[in-house]
Amino acid sequence: MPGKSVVVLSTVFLALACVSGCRTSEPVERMAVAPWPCVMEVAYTPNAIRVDGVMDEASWQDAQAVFFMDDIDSPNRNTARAWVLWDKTNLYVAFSVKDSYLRATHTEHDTAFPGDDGVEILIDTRLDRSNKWLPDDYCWHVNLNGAILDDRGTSDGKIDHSWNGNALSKTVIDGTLNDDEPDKGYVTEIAIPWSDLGLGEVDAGIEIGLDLCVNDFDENPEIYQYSDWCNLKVFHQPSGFGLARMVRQIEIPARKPSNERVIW
Ligand SMILES: [Ca+2]
Ligand SMILES: [Ca+2]
Ligand SMILES: [Ca+2]
Ligand SMILES: [Ca+2]
Repeated sequence: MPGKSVVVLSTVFLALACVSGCRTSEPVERMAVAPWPCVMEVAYTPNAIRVDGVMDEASWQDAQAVFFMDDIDSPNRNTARAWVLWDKTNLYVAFSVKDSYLRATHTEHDTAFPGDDGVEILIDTRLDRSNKWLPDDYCWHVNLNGAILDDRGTSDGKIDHSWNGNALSKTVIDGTLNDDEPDKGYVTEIAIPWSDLGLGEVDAGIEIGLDLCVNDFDENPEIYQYSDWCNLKVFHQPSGFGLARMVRQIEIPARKPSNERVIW
């Protein structure tokens, strides 16, 4: 753990870096020639999403769904669907996860989540697709208790958990935590303010790097199962992220989420 003075200096540096703009064009290590592993169009929502873990807002019907699952054999395989929307204030993300054993014990902000079920969102704001975790790169873990572990990259490629954003989240579970009763899964809604990402006015056409992930632990909290949209081995790696493009209306047919709390 860094000393207190180091943390303060780091915070000041990161704040200045953000004020100076996170989408500047200085050269960085990038893999621009690599094909995109996955691409998403993010539909605009004219009405703000209520972050309550219930996907009953009409706008979710217009969002493009993505699907992924872990590579563990049944019956303990988690499967997940995720959707993303945007407005002028927030990027909204929803996950619906099938999980037969729900586990979460941490409740405090910025506590590590070993052993906890939950979702993870990673954003490469400047879309530089670096191999390092840089100051324009952000991550949010959200566990089933609603606790958030957020971080930002540093100029030397480290993960800085001392960075704190203003994301809101709510998870509704279908089951019971930390016991042997069989469970069905959970729905999580998250709102990430654009201001957390150092972006000013956001409009259609903005593109970001994105990965959407599920962290899963079942009966044995020592066994970490994970899956993500872009199929990465290491999540904090913008070079492997997908492309998310903000649009007014998606041009490909959306796979409609239902209005049920848990859709699986
Ligand atoms: Ca909602
Ligand atoms: Ca980046
Ligand atoms: Ca933090
Ligand atoms: Ca689980």
